[in-house]
Amino acid sequence: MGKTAVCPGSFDPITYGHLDIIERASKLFDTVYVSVLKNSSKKGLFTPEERVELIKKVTEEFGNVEVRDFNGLLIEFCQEVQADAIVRGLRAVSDFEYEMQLTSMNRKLDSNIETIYMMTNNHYSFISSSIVKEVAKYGGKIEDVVPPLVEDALKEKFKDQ
Ligand code: COD
Repeated sequence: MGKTAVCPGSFDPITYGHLDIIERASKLFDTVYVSVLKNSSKKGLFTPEERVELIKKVTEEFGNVEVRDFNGLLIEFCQEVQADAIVRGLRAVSDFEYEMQLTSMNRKLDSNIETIYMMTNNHYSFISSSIVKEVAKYGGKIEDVVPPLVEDALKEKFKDQ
């Protein structure tokens, strides 16, 4: 049977940093599910449906990526799609503490699912959705950090501000 990975996140919105991790995972696994989940410590700009639509369009070319939004625990989603692994990206040392907690808790909830970390691509190491939203809000240039479709969606969100 083919191997399945889940790339979980809030993706509010998807950036080239996320996309790089998803593309690399799509080369290693037969099927990759991008799972749009709730991170309760983050306030959303895009609705889950809007995030899914954007991700679907920018991952279409990879051919083996499915996009879902899920209201619940990451581990429940992984069980539902019978995932072999969770794939996460690592940027800086500051990501480590949270990732350690996430992985340890998920392992406690289900010890069969492995979490794999991919080091960020140097070009994208500084990108986060929050920074992108902040720059877009004040009309800054974001074309190097998000796909054109996402750039348009961000401009639309902030056009009245
Ligand atoms: N370079 C490389 N990787 C990147 C970059 C970049 N520039 N930017 C983001 N990434 C990676 C992140 O490291 C992460 O792996 C992924 O892309 C998604 O990032 P975000 O910021 O969109 O997603 P998070 O960190 O907010 O996701 C957290 C979850 C939503 C996965 C988490 O809150 C969760 O699992 N929620 C569901 C409820 C649950 O199960 N909670 C208990 C967990 S123990």
